[in-house]
Amino acid sequence: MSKTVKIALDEIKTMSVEILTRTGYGEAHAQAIAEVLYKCQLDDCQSHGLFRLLMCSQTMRAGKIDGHVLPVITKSDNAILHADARGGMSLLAVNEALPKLIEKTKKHGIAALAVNNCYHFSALWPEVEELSKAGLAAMAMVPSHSWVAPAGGTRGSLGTNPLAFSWPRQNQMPFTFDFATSAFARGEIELYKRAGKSLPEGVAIDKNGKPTTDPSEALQGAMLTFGGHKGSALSIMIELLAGPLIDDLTSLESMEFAAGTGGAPYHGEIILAFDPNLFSKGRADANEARAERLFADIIDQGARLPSQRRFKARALNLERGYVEIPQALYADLQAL
Ligand code: NDP
Ligand code: PYC
Repeated sequence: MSKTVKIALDEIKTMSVEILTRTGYGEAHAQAIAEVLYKCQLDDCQSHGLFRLLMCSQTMRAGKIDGHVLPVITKSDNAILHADARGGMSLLAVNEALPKLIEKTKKHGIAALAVNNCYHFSALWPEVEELSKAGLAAMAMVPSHSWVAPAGGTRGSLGTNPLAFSWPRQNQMPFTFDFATSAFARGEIELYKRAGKSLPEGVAIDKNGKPTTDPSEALQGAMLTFGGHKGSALSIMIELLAGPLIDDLTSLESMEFAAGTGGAPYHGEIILAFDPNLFSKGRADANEARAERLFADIIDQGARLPSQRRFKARALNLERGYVEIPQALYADLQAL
């Protein structure tokens, strides 16, 4: 980051809630969104922290989202929980449903939450990290808009489709990862554009299907998946599990629904949770030791675990009491 502005930690939420309520979100949605923006900014996740206030406000300006609607969680006796966001932002529905998902997972050993009819802009790690705090392993997936070409293709069919996973660890932070199945998240490309930087090779093609490192051309052309056909297949899996499986939209359909109005994609989300106690037939402690041996072997070689950067940033920012964001972003937020 070149020129930055320091934001006190308590200002992150106050500023977010103020911008969101001025923009048209009701208090409950504003609080739920601000909480996740705070968590991401605290961990220096720049593409899904305060920067996302721009997308939230653009979503409201596009005129379709309901900023006040309350989610409905449907009761069931089986292991599947449905949360209907009813055309609002996803986070309030997720907040209300997670305690019920934990309950179901501890009863059945495995349970799933299908969130339907939601606008979605956020990082997924806060949700799976929360489930690991309750002693569960968890995965979360969402489609987005069809910005990403399948391996061997020339135009966007797939979303940036993030996949998050978290594994609980005793007396320490969980093992958590969360990444787009596109080589770069779209938010990351937008940040490169704002910073006037070129992309690395292999991230995108222009609208004529030629490789490009220009972020503006990438945004107009198509993004590429990570790992060629492997990322492409994972991305398709996410389309299916978080789309047709849960009776909701694919990234192609989300893009059609937006009809060029901009803002956050509109679709569903799936969260799966697993109880290590029930899966391991009461041998969770022995198996926890196996997982720890694996983590130790990774760290021992000088490699790092996913989320270690985030946890370090969290500790530093909590200690100093502020985060830093680019001056240009601060100016845009002030304008909102
Ligand atoms: P990154 O490439 O920044 O990071 C991906 C993950 O890999 C993180 O868990 C990160 O941990 C870990 N990691 C990075 N480098 C290493 C390393 N050298 N060794 C081990 N682990 C490493 O993620 P993306 O840019 O792809 O995604 C960023 C965010 O965007 C995600 O939170 C995702 O949910 C969100 N997103 C949301 C979308 C939506 O539709 N809602 C769509 C696409 C993305 P660490 O954080 O500690 O570096
Ligand atoms: O960064 O790809 C992205 C993204 C899409 C929706 C929210 N974030």
